[in-house]
Amino acid sequence: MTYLAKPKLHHPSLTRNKVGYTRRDYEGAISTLCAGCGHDSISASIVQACWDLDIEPHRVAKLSGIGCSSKTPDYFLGNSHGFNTVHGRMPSVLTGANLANRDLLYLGVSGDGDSASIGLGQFAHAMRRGVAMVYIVENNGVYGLTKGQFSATADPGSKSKRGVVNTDSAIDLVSLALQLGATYVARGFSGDKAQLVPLIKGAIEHRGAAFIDVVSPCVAFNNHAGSTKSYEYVREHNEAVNRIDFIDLAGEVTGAVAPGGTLDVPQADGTVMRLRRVAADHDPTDRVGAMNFIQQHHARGEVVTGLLFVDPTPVDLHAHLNTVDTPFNRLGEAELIPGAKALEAVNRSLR
Ligand SMILES: Cc1ncc(C[n+]2csc(CCOP(=O)(O)OP(=O)(O)O)c2C)c(N)n1
Ligand code: SF4
Ligand SMILES: [Mg+2]
Repeated sequence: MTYLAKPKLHHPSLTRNKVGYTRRDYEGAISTLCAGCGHDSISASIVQACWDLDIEPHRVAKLSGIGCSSKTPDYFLGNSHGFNTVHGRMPSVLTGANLANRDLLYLGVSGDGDSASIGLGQFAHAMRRGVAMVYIVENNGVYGLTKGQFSATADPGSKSKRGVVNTDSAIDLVSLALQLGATYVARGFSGDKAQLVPLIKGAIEHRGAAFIDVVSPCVAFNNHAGSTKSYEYVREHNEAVNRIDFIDLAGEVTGAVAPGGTLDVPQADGTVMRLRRVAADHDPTDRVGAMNFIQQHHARGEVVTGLLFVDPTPVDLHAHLNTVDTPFNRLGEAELIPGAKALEAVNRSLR
């Protein structure tokens, strides 16, 4: 992997957040992606979200697969834990890591090829198990790293750079995530950081399976007329359903959609995520309604963005499995080998 380190010297007067870090402390190596690639804007949005939320970098584990998108964890959170898996295998490695140590914040970064083609099964099972994580797909409709073949998220009728028309149906990862039980489902656009940063912050604060599909144009292979993943197409067809604000309102939360069109969702740090509705006919707490809404707008060629669904009281894999609160990697010999008497008691209870 190409690796260009950034200079270590910081300007002494850079602003620090509540845990004492500058924004630079959340950056990584210098990006080697093409100039203008949407993925770089997503990296910058992740940096911004983590800095704003005062997250200590060593509390984050970032995992990815293979692709230009999966290279990006090298370009942010340089002081966090990292794992580059085999192509399409990030979700199972993340699931295992999460089971071993529930105290870290898990950030899975993937591509549409990595998650919707070779890794589709892995994606599906991580969603249905409710693995607590932020799962971001940097979706450009092509395999950028291997020179622009259509991926499984390419819309039928969209044209490749050489003029070939895609005839296969598209996999919409947002609709899949909703159907599979993800408890925070959003779509963003790399060209709209004002929308994307709060979506990432909401996902980080969420205590369940959070999925964000970010349309992220590939300027080298899929940014031409005829593509539905180009900057121009998404700007023209973007239908934002809501806007997120974070406010310090602990105690006043309702977790319900108010008549005025806002939804307040309490966050782990005591703040409140306030959703301002833009589309009156979209209720972000109605899973089936969100699925219908997305399909109806997709049929009209629109790209629906924003927080599409949120369950304000999510249940994650650890709760499903009734695991102990202590991370497995911190359990000692006494807990792991409780002895013959304890084994006999378990056996008796199963007879
Ligand atoms: C097992 C395996 N099969 C195929 C490849 C070749 N390959 C590398 S990246 C990639 C697709 C990447 O596409 P995507 O996840 O959309 O990332 P992008 O580059 O578009 O960001 C493929 C097919 C591989 N590395 N490993
Ligand atoms: S090939 Fe496409 S996805 Fe890869 S870095 Fe270049 S613009 Fe980005
Ligand atoms: Mg891709």
